Amino acid sequence: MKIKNSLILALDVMSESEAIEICDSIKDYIDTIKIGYPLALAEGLEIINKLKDKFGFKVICDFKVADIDATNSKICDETFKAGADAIICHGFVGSDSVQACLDMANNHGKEIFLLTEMSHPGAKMFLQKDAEKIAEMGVDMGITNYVAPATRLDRLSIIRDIVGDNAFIISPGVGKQGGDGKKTLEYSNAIIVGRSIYEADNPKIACENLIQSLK
Ligand code: OMP
Repeated sequence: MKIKNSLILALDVMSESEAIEICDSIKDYIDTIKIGYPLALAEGLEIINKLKDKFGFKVICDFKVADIDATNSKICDETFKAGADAIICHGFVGSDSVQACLDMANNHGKEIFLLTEMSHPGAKMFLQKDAEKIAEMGVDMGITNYVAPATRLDRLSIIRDIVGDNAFIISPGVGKQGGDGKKTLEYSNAIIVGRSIYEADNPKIACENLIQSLK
């Protein structure tokens, strides 16, 4: 996945009007947005194509898919039918569940991102101890896109070593969660940023400043 400015906007706002306002102000700097449960539950899956049609963005749907294989297939099918270019799937559920997501992505000619370790403090409780095995599973399955944390660069670096230089890693946790964008990009292909942009008084300037700080 090719991404302008190595920056993906996490558009976790709660209404279409807010989403459009933010997108309008940052559209010159960003070409890929991430839509998760907050906006999709508030406005329905139609929001995906509305924003794609209006702004020409690529959309990654962050539904952290984590169910049995049959259910994962249905979730991915609906998400791709609604226009998503990629979907984020959890790895801890195991290879059968992840394979179902991968198969559905391939059916639609779309992509999945495998979530290895999460960025928040609670990830240390359970997920962290298996994150390397999740990344190894992804490599064995031929997965090339990963999500790994900007908040723990030592962990991000380990995950990069496992998935290899040709894999595409996107990293949340820059800004509000404490991660540093420039340092993160030593290991990641792109950062995911939400609140530091959409909660800013001027999202356009926040976006410009952020991009400047990555250089
Ligand atoms: P901000 O913390 O507001 O910049 O947003 C981060 C975005 O990344 C949110 O949409 C989170 O749901 C998402 N995210 C994480 O923060 N941590 C993770 O480990 C994984 C994700 C994600 O899958 O995108």
